[in-house]
Amino acid sequence: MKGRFITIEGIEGVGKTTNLEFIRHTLEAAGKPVVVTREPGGTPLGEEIRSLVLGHRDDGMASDTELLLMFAARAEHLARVIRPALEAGQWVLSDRFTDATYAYQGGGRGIIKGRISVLEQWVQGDLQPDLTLLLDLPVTLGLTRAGRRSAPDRFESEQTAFFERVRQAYLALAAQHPGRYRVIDASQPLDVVQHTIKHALSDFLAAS
Ligand code: Z5A
Repeated sequence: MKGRFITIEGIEGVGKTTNLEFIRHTLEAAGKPVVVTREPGGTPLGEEIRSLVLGHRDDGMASDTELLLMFAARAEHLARVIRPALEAGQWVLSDRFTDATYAYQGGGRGIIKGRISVLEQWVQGDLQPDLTLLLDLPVTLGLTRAGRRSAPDRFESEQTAFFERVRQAYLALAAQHPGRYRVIDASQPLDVVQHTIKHALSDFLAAS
């Protein structure tokens, strides 16, 4: 594949959405054609699945159902957006990908890693992001920032302990994949965060 695949990850309220346009702009300024997308979602069917998994339900949702829906949306995303774009030489920038499944369904819900990795192999084979930017901050700060916005969805309604497990799962993934991950201290003021992101992107661009 000729393009590059960059993902941005982190718990609730770390600033992924805020920084996506900055990352796009930085890559485009370096002459790279960028496709910005997100998970769950990124395709018409994927966005319908997103509504299903984020929406509140009186009858709840089994953890395995949630896991399978994430991978169903991802299969569609890979087939219709990610793989075609990479094959066309574009740079794909995704707001979340499979690391979010390890963090939320694995760390948060407690699904064992082996069950997730079976689905990962099935749906994406050997395809992995080339670079993952993990925006990291204390859970209480993330929840405070996120709390300034609209009504919480099904995930945003979880307790602090859930997000603490998610954060620790992300940090464990970063330690496990040091070549692919860059951990950014997202508790800093936005200009400092963006300076750090720009530095990480410069290194990546120089090596690409
Ligand atoms: N999910 C899953 O469980 N399994 C999976 O496999 C996948 C996803 C793919 C939807 O994700 C949910 O799906 C997600 C996990 C689950 N649920 N949660 N939680 P999402 O990415 O769409 O939703 P989100 O995590 O809630 O992201 P968000 O709402 O887009 O938040 P954010 O992008 O990280 O934050 P933000 O909106 O850019 O910033 C929050 C506020 O902080 C905002 O007012 C900013 O102006 C402010 N901000 C940002 N940066 C700063 C700095 N540096 N200083 C001060 N203030 C700042």
